[in-house]
Amino acid sequence: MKKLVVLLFFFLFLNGCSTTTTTADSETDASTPRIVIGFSQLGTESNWRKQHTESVQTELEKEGYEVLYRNAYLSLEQQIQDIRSFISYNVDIIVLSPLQESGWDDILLEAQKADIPVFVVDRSIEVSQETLKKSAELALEEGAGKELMVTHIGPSFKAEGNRAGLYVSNYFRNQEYNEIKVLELTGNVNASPTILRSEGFSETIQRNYQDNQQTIQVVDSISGDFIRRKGKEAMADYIAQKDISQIDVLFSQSDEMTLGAMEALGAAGVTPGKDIIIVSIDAQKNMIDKLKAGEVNCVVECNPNQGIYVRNAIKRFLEGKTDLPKEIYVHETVFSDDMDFSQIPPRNY
Ligand code: GZL
Repeated sequence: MKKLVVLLFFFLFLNGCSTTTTTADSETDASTPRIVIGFSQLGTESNWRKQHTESVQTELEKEGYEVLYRNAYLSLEQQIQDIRSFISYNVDIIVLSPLQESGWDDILLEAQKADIPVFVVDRSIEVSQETLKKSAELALEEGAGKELMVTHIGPSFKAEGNRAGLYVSNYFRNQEYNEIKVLELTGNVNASPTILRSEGFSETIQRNYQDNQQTIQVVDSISGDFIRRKGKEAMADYIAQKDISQIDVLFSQSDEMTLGAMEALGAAGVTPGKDIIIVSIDAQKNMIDKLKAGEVNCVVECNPNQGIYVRNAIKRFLEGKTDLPKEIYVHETVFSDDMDFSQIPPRNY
């Protein structure tokens, strides 16, 4: 009996000292150092954003990577500082979810000089021609990386705007009207979803003509910075200054801003979805519930579940695959008041 107890103790002791980290999908041991990924997120401004963070972190950790997460709380300066800390920590890879399009030239050159690959997710970035030239020269230097960024993984914001414009065009197609007036509620300036959703929406509604006159027009644009409180404030200010009864459609670039605007509309006695047609982008659960309740008319999906795409791209990159495209689009769709709501997948955000 005594021998059995000693053996059992010996087994438990060995097992307790195991150095392998077994995850759902992969196994590493002490001899292979774990890949460390610095994940710079722009904020936590919406349920959409929180799901985006959750999706990226969970999928990377499932692959056995160590994820260092930093939240910049909607500050560009903080986000650049976070990335600089990843560089000084000498992480293996940087995943950047950028607040805005511009301002990344210097920090991306620093990452390339340190030979740390950068994967841009969700919103996209723009750099100058001069920076691209510097990057090409840097690529020839010993010890530097080959490029500013490996790829961009995210939604097609322009297609989201197209889908919103198509809903509005179809909604009024069989109705007698002279002009349909649209109020646009936009996200923060200099952000690719703001710019491209507007472009896509305008591109589609411009196809509506009667007697050579464009019949659906964006007559005013207000900004809510993708934040509920600011969406409410912007709509309340608009109602105080202009005649909201002249507006036929609210095109809002994110559900959080839509929810805020709807509060202001309700306070002004305007019935959302009836007195004013509402089109919103994201497809958070709280907005799908409004669609089902008839309070909004169309919800364009913006997919926050980008983690699996990021995981696969990084895995392929680390395996030495050189065929990664420069743009990887995530799958998205659109939900509207004329569809069978039972077909809407459960929302995990
Ligand atoms: C779009 C994303 C936007 C969402 C908002 O991919 O960047 O930012 O539409 C979020 O919910 O604030």
